[in-house]
Amino acid sequence: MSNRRSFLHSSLLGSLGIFLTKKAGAVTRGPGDRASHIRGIGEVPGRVPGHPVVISTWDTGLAANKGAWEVLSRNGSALDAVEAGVKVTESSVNCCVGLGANPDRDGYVTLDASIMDHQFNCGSVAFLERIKHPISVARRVMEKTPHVLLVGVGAQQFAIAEGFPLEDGKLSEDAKKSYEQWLKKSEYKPVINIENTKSSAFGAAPSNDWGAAAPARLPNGKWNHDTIGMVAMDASGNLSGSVTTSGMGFKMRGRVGDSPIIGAGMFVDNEVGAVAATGQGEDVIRMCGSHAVVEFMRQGMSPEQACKAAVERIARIKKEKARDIQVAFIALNKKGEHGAYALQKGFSYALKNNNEERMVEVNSLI
Ligand code: SD4
Repeated sequence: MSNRRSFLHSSLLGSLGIFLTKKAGAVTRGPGDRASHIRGIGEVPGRVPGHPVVISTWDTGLAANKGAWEVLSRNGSALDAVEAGVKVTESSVNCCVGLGANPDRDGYVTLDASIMDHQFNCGSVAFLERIKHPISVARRVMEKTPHVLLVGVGAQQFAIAEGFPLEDGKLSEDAKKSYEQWLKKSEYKPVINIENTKSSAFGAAPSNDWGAAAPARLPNGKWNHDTIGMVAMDASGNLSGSVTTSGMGFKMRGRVGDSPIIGAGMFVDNEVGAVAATGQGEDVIRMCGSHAVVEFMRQGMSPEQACKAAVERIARIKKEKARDIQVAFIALNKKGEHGAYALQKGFSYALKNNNEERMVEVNSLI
């Protein structure tokens, strides 16, 4: 009995030890290691280190991928890459993702972001104001707190305590103009930014499902996007994902979209793949979109098939209202295969690997 008890005790401690030291990143196991047959979460048996690859939503992703590639090409981790990549977009004066974006209906810019690594570590911030790099705050939440998601004033306090500067909170000139314009009618009617690689980055007329113009580039040359989602695989074959957004312009104060909700706006399972979403966040949250795409890939679907299955599910849920929204997913599997699918036409994603740097046009349901 006491033998059995001490056996149970030592095997429990033994397996706990494996997980605890793993989390601290201290264990490397070789074939001769007695523990090598015990897999930790996120480890993949017989994993062959792959070629790095990064994909991200919309054509703002081209610049973001370059930022990620600086990390990946130096054998950096996918986690560092997806943070560095979307920070490019958060910093860009020509993009509407960060503090320069459209405000909520009370006139405040509020930001959401999330990040996830290959071991189910994840962190998010939501309803965060006056901080330039929400993605880095999300990473600090992941690495420095016992929590996954911090919101609002608490998230801002945490960011300041971590040394992030508090910005002035003034609207950008463009956001001010669009807000003043919006106030004339004060209607909450999300504009679904549909773009076509041929027609936006390269010049022709785009449209959206509201029938109004929603150019990928605004007349002043800025990008008409409020979100970037990115997933990457590093040279060791590990996956990570990130999303950062100002959310829907002129949303209700306090509204939070899918981007900071792990499993909705983004999800990574290192045994299967990594996924990010863009579009109408409420509809992605409803069916845990990115998690669903990962599960479809686990069942054997290709990245594009898996994204399509999730989009079809949203269309079934929305019925005739599916025409009123845009939703799209991008996905990367463990083999480094990538794909995407959108509800409405015009969505594209940016790809970068050792051989290619380009936009990929995406099939759609409607
Ligand atoms: C949200 N999913 O807040 C984001 C918006 C988005 O392109 O992706 N726009 O609902």
